[in-house]
Parts: sequence; structure tokens; C-alpha cells
Amino acid sequence: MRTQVGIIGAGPAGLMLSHLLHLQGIESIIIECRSREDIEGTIRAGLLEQGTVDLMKATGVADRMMREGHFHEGIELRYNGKGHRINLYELTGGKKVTVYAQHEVIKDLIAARLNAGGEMIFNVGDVSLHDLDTSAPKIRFRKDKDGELQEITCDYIAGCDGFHGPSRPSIPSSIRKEYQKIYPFGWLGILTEAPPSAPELIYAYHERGFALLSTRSPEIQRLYIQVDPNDHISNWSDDRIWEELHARLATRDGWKLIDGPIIQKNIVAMRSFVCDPMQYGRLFLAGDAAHIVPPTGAKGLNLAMADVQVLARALDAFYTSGDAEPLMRYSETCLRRVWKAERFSWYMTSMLHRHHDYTPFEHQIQLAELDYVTSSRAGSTSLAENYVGLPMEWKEKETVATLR
Ligand code: RFL
Ligand code: PHB
Repeated sequence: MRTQVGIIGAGPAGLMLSHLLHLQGIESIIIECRSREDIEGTIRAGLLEQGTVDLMKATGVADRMMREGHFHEGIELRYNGKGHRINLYELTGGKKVTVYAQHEVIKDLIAARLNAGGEMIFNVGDVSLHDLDTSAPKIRFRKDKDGELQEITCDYIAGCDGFHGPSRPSIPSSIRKEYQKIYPFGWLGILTEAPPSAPELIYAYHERGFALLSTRSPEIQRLYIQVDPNDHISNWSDDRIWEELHARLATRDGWKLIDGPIIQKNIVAMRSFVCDPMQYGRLFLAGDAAHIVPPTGAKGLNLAMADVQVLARALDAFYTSGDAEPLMRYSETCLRRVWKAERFSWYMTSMLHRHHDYTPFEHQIQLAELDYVTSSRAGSTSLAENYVGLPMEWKEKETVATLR
């Protein structure tokens, strides 16, 4: 097999990249180790930045999101039994965030690729990358996990295979610098059949630990609580989960959390991670393959979408005018945004979680930080600007150019 861009992984990064390349007349093949049903059913992210929504709209994959998504103009930060609204819309000059589940984005992108005759091979096994420092890099894999070995010869390879995929380790370790922080807490996430308890997301700091109230639809809600990352889900009965949620989200003004049957629950660990550079020879990493953020800032999927926009534009420059400069600068361009999202995600995580190793002094500093961001216009504007998503790098450049 031969293609222009071989894409490993059918997550948001791989699927959106393939979609963007198609719109630019560049062909690609996606290979994915899981089944279509599996990736379309995996519960993960829920919050899309304005830029991600704009991208989906501009490229014709937003119809269902516009009908079924929830558009929020603010979020609430809750601590000491009181809620404080951050008016994202007003503080950012009219930007919003959208709640629309990641697996729905995946379904929409797969449908768009199939409609356009795009090639996606699911259920592959034994994926490996070869000849990355030549002009004909190759991907080898087995169809249906253990079928015959197949090979795709490509002009370029996009490693969109998430944190555990084979792409990043294919960059020689002598070239790769990795930055990492492991947090001493995880999130227990649930889906529950209940109506929404609040019109907007609530991020709560409580001495028993962080809690987050999010939504999915008028009938299904998504909630999270901070737990020990090594804890086992079997230790968490539904009653125990609700008891914690009620305690951590309680206010002094009679607000009521509406509970219901829990239909899904799991625990995820939290880390921050960056791989620098995000490219080697003709391999380009995008999304979780290159960087991980803790979910408190809701940035992971959005960063993946930002990376592939940079990559699609760079590949377009190469194929239309032979200009390889944007490809050479891919890593540098992406990492500027990545580090700012890393900073924000780390900041939100540090501010909102209960740190069991903190001294009483440090707990007071945490409360002072919450008081500052919720009472100072400068503080809440900074949070709002980062939360809705910073502008894309080339847009920043355009702004600088206009100012000159
Ligand atoms: P993905 O989604 O992990 O997709 C990678 C794909 O590659 C496949 N793969 C392989 N394919 C072929 N061969 C191999 N050897 C392969 N190895 C792996 C995998 O099967 C998979 O299909 O990476 P991508 O595309 O970079 O997308 C990243 C996002 O999925 C991730 O950052 C977000 O889910 C993070 N995240 C959130 N991001 C947001 O922007 N907003 C949110 O509200 C948000 N909430 C969250 C989150 C992540 C969470 N968890 C589960 C960690 C909430 C949670 C709880
Ligand atoms: C979600 O709805 O899953 C969600 C929302 C906001 C976050 C993380 C996850 O920060």
C-alpha cells in the first residue's frame, strides 16, 4: 500500500487530521488497533473550546454538535460552601465553551471520513514504524490483529496513537526530551441518569477533595471526584460516591444535587507530560502521543485538535508549493501552545485539589488563590482566557502583524 500521509490512531487527532487533509486534497490512510464500536463507545472528554467548535463548523462536521451540544457562557468555582461564577463570555469578548462528548465527535468524524471514501483500517495489530529518516517512511501492521504483515509506504507519518502508542518511542531516546509530573490523585468519573443539577459546570474545592459537576444531555450527567489514584473502583459503592459528591458540592444556600442511578464509573490517574521535539525525520506526533494534561483544565482533546491544524497547514504548504519550512517548525509551533496549556492545566489542578502533603499555610494560600481569581477582574479574566482556549499561533502572528 502507498499513501501520502499514514496516520496511526483514530482518536480525535488522527480522525481530524485525515478530515483536514482530505479537504486539502491530500490522501491518507488511518490504522487503528481497536474496533470502531470500541472507539465510538469509550467515554472520555466532554468540553470543547471555542476554537475546536469553530474548526468543526468550518470543516462541515458540526451539524449534530450544534443540535445536541450544550453551549455555556460561564463556569462556577465553588469553595467554602459558596459558588462564584466566572463569566467567560463577558471576560473573553464573546467566547463560549461547548459540552459535547468526545465519542460523539469521534462518531461524527468517522461518518465524515466514510462519506468521503476515506480509508480506515480498524483492529490492526503489531504496529511498527520504519525508515523515518528517509523520504519513504513505512508503517507495518497486521490486519485483524494477527493476520499477514502489511506495509504502507508514506511521504509522512502522523503519530496520533495516544500516550501508549508506538510512535513516540520510535523517536530515538537520544533526541527525545521528556518532561513529566505525576499527581498524587486521580479522578473517579461517573455517568448518571439524572437531570442537570446546574446550568453550568461546577468546579468545587473541598477539604474532602475536588469535585466536578458536568453534563452530557438533559437525561445524563457526568460527575467526577478526586480519589487516590491507586484506589480500586470496587471500593466505591454508588452510595459512597453520592455521599462524597453531596458533601463536596454542598452550599450554604440550599442548592440541591440531584442524584440518580450510576450507569458507568471508573478511575483515571493524572499526569502532565511533554515530549520535545514532537517530530523526527518524517514522523510527526500529535495529541496525547506527544503530551498529556490533567483533565482539570479540559485541554487534552482541544490540544490534539490544535496540533493537527498546524500539521495540516504545514503539509498543505509542502504539497502545494514545496515549502517545507512550516513542517520543519511544526514542533516549535505546537510546543508554544502546549506549554501554555500545560501551565494552565497544572494551575487549575493545583488550585482545586486537596493536597494531603500541604501545610496549613499552603492550604490558606490555596484559598487565597481561589478568592483572588473569583474576586479580581484581572484574575478571572486570565482564567477565562485560558479556559475558553488561547488563540492559535498563526492567528497570534496575524495579530502581531496587524499591530505593526
Ligand atoms: P486518543 O484519543 O488516545 O486516540 C489515540 C488512538 O490511537 C489508538 N492506538 C493505536 N492505533 C494503532 N496502533 C497502535 N499501536 C495504537 N495504539 C493506540 C488508540 O486506540 C486510540 O484510538 O488520543 P488523541 O487523538 O490525541 O486525543 C486525545 C484525547 O483523547 C484526550 O486528550 C482527552 O480525552 C483528554 N480529556 C479532555 N480533553 C478535553 O479537551 N476536554 C475535556 O473535557 C477532557 N476531559 C479527558 C477528559 C480525558 C479523560 N481521561 C479519560 C483521561 C476527561 C477524562 C476523564
Ligand atoms: C467532562 O464533561 O467530561 C469534563 C468537563 C470539564 C473538565 C473535564 C471533563 O475539566
